[in-house]
Amino acid sequence: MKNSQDKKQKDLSINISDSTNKFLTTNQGIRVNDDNNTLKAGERGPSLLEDFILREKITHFDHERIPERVVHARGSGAHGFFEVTNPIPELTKAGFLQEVGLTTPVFTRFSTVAGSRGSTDLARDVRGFSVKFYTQEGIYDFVGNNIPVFFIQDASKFPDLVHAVKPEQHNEIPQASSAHDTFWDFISLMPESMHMIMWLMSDRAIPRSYRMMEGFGVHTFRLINEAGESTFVKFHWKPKLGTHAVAWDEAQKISGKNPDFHREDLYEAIEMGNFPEWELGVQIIPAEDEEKYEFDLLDPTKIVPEELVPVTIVGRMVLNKNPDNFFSETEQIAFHPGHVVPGIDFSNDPLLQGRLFSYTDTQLTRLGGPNFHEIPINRSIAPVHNNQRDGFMRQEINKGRVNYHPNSLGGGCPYQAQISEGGFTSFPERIEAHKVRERSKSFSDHFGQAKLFFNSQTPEEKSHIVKALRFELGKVDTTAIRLRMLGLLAQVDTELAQKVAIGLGATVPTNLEFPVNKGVSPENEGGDQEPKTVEQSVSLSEALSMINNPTNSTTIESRRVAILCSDGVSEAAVMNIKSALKKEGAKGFVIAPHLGSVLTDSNGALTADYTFLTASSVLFDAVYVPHGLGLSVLTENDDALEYLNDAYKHCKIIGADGEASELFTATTFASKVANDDGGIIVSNEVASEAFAQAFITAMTKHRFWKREPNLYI
Ligand code: HDE
Repeated sequence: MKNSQDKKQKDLSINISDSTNKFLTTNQGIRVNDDNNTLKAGERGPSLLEDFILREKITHFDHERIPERVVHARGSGAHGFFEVTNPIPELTKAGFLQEVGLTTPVFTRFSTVAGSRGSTDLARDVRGFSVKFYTQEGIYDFVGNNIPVFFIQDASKFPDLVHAVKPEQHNEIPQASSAHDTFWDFISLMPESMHMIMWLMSDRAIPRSYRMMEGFGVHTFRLINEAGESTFVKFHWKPKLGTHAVAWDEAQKISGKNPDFHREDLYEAIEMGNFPEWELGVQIIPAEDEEKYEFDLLDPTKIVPEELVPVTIVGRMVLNKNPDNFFSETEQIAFHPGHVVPGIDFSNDPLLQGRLFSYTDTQLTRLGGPNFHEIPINRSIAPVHNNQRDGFMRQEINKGRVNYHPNSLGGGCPYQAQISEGGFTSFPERIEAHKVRERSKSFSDHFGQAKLFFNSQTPEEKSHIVKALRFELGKVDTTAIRLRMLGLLAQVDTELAQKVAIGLGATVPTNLEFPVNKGVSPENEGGDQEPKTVEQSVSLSEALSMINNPTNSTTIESRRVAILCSDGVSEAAVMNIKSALKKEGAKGFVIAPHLGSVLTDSNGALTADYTFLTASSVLFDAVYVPHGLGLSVLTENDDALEYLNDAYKHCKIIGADGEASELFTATTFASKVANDDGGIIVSNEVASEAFAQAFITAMTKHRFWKREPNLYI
């Protein structure tokens, strides 16, 4: 098979419009002579209905908006390619996974779930991670999340979950936040959500960047090989830049300072040539192992621990081109977990099965009809021929008389493909069962893996979970909901529940009931479907911790450093750190009291990238105070001082050289500098190479969380 990396760009190019050196026209191609004035009866008279130029322009404007996605409304995307590094033909016949070096064009969209299109990127939320593969056998959509499990086990609960988490119906408050009564009311009645809640309250829900998140297919899927044999598979994306988060206080401040933080980060990284990259990994579970584990492979609230089944890397994805037009591409792209190619198939996971219905259905409303596959960004690069016809906005002009199958008038065309010709066939799984509305008993362990996740976290990460729960439940007004949640948390870990309870001024209740499970299966009331905790064969998984994760990267590529400057600053010091950062692929930004030039100690000039007012410490990974920054700048300018105070609070790297470290006397952390565990780098020497190196080494650690008061030591 040939590489098709450029094929999608060529396909899109026929729709790209460039107005450079072109006349302004109406949609009918009529050149417009005056785009500033309506046609009127006299220069001070009423407008004329005849003005087709005005009517067309206003009518089009009136209809510019389409419904936003019912979930995952806020997102950002980019083009790129997928390349096979380790083919798996013995497991799947999917063409795009067959040969080393084979490339396939992709478009990837990241998103938050709960917020509206205009909401902040930094909400505490799950992130969507969707990849459209334009394969030579048709479209394959990977529609996953940055968290490997989900809140619920059955699709029928999805509308309830989403209603509960979205702004409350009576007052449309709060936007892009789960910290409110209806969400926790629902969760407190859904013990199956506890594993997901552990992830959502962890730092996974506040990523530093879309480029620093893992991606997961969540459900178990099937791979099918040429011989028709099936294996179960879990998909993983592992980011080259490592998996990193911001602090919760920082996330909230970023939401005010720059709600487009993740969108801008992705866009700028690609514009600057720092192409984000992920490895695609698979966990392969042989068909005969389907019932081998203490959890059910079909239960989407469970992971397969990497200690039980390792992740094998099969390829890599690189995002290397921003969309030309956000609406046409990122907004109109339509993903569907049911878009699969021969070699990939579904499992019976009841959540996945429901999704297979939902995604086309939602596009009918969102994109306005059944021809959304013809929108350029959704168009397959594999030829499309069938007997589907008409509908709103049909683009294709189907030739001939025949639009049915079988036919003789069209020579039987388009004809069905044999399996050997790439025809898709579903895996012929044998099913013998009663038609029932029931939850499998093998889905009843709601706490075993929640415990596994919690126990796998470092003390700092556990502490963050407690604080997140204190924040979220602290925003819940109804006492009974808070208490129910404490009861559920106690099933995961008693100490966790107690520590959260302290923040709520409450005591952990002991008499917990699970009303919803009784509702779901009346015949099982009090029986073997009661939520339970099953002993896990793996008691600790480092892969679940972001800090202990064995595959985590220490690169500082594309990280941002704020360099605080004022007139008289040491030019040598600024240039020293800037060039050291550049060598590592990171970037130093000059932050000054005003835009324009900052005069240096050697009568040179530095150009300010931002002022103390237009940027903020929360938008950078580290803060550097070069020799020559005047103390008065910090003492007289709260915005400047906040750079240091916030950087310390958010456990970031702070560096100072020469006299500059004296400036710390003005900060809130002056008394703690001597005891810091490596995140504060000071040097008496100005512009020394050793200092720059130490600063960079500290940055590879990402954050010095030990600085915070820790609830778990
Ligand atoms: Fe989705 N989901 N979902 N979802 N989902 C949508 O489809 C739905 C679920 C995910 O960037 C919608 O085109 C149901 C799990 C992503 O465009 C909708 C259920 C996972 C995106 C829909 C789930 C996801 C969506 C809204 C439970 C992780 C954004 C707009 C049965 C594996 C895709 C749209 C993009 C979007 C339905 C659960 C991931 C309504 C019914 C689990 C990343 O069809």
